[in-house]
Amino acid sequence: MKLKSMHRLLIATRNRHKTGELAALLGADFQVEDLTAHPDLPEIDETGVTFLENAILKALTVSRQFGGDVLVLADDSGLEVDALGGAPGVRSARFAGSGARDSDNTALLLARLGDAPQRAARFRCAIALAKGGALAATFEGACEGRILDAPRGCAGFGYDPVFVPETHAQTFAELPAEVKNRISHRARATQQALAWLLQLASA
Ligand code: ITT
Repeated sequence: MKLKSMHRLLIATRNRHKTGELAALLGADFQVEDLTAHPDLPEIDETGVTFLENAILKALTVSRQFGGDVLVLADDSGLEVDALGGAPGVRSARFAGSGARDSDNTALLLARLGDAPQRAARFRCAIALAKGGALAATFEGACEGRILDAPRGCAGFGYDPVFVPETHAQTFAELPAEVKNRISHRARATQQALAWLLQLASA
């Protein structure tokens, strides 16, 4: 399987924050597009019980709709909180209900945690690559940290304002994007995907 000359990638997401981070992580050699340019495509029912299952489901579903020329990358990601038995997990985007805003999900998370002393948590990201309805490769990354008792910062998205990575004192929403993009779950999965893609391009 060869990459097209411009290293074009279709990101199987409607989450523009994800697309922005993935575009920055992949770098200028990749021209990325996401599903916001294809509003006619139906929503994908994320029925998997793991991030990897959902990433594969999204990559295969979208790649079947675009034919054999288009390389598709799907990211399924979320937050696992130990004191909540791993919730919100694969339900991270819809923790406070379908169509919930990031602020609703974060508020529910803080309410569920209350003043629990155990604040350990991690973000996880699974990436799947597919073409023409065939799975090409998968990659996973995680970032360990802890949950604060109130949001701090306004960068990023999702649960970033309440998550402090173990290597820093600031939340993902306080850290510059370059720092998040060096240490995040998405950065770790994407670095592996990038190495695979560049090897493919040079083969
Ligand atoms: P697509 O399925 O269209 O890609 P989505 O936002 O629904 O978009 P997911 O099902 O993978 O994507 O859910 C990811 C959720 O996990 C996201 O909405 C956030 O709530 C959370 N999340 C993932 N990565 C995050 C990050 O880097 N920072 C903060 N929250 C993140």
